[in-house]
Amino acid sequence: MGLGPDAGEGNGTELQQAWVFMHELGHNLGLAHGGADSIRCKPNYLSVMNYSFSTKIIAGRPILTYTPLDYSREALDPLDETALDETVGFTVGGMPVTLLNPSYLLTAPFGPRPIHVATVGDPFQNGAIDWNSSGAIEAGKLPPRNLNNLGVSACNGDDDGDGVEDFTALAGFNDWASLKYNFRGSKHFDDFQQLDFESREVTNFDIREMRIGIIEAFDETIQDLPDSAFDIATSATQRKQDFHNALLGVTAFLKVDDVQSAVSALFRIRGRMDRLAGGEPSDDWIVKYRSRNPRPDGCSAPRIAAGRRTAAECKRWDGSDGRGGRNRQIERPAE
Ligand SMILES: [Ca+2]
Ligand SMILES: [Ca+2]
Ligand SMILES: [Ca+2]
Ligand SMILES: [Ca+2]
Ligand SMILES: [Zn+2]
Repeated sequence: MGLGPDAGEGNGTELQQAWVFMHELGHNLGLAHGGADSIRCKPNYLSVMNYSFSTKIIAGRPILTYTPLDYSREALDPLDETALDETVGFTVGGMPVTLLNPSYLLTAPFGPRPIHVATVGDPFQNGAIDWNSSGAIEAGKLPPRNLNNLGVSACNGDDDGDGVEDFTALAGFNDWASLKYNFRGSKHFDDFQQLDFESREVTNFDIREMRIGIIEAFDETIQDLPDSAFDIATSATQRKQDFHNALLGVTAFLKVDDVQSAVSALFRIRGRMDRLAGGEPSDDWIVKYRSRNPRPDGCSAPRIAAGRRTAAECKRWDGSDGRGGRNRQIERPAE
């Protein structure tokens, strides 16, 4: 079920599907692309929620070998793009991340473009990072560096979408300590105002709601696909309706905790889009996996109509308003 609009064209590998699934689940558990905030591609946010680690952006880069599919396990200290000190590198609670303090031994992509890769807690330079890629560790503060501009549209270092690069103190985040199991209160489910949660144990009710939430997110992904994604573009509306009805059936099973029937129904639905996963292609309704101008998260037409998202928030990553005109392919990781 790890199908994103963009799970990969012709190579939806298991790893990519796993990445998409973990990432989507993270949204349902209350995580944004920057942990608590939506700032993408922060080098000090080591999470599957971070687009820097998407299989699309790091495709062909050896970094993938070292990057587990995981939510962040610790809040790394902020990285101030306007006052970077190469000798400090990554820190946690003011302590350098080094071999002696081995919170992480991971690799982190950073810009400004092109993509560079830092070793978190680099044992060969005592944790220091060559932020300006000069080949040396310099003392003192560097001139401003837009670390989260990796030179791709998903990571362009323009955090508010106004076309101007932003230089800020990038905040780390501890995902695992912050997961919201009450998924209906998560920011992905609704908006950023509803972040008050009671701390309590997960109940069967919660689990049921989480399962249903995943199905609803899946449905939303399908409803957002362009007509060209379907086997017969002229009947895309009908196909979407059929998927929607089938997923309502899954939800009905889940509501009575008949998980076995729900899974069986999901497998039948999967059969309609499984050509990239080695399935029979002739019965597929979804035949293309790359959407042309996908919207940011949570920007389905009903949400915009309900005022949950504004047109500005839903401006597409290529700068268009998403209402036609340009159809060029943009590079974008799976959501
Ligand atoms: Ca340097
Ligand atoms: Ca920046
Ligand atoms: Ca900006
Ligand atoms: Ca099939
Ligand atoms: Zn996402």
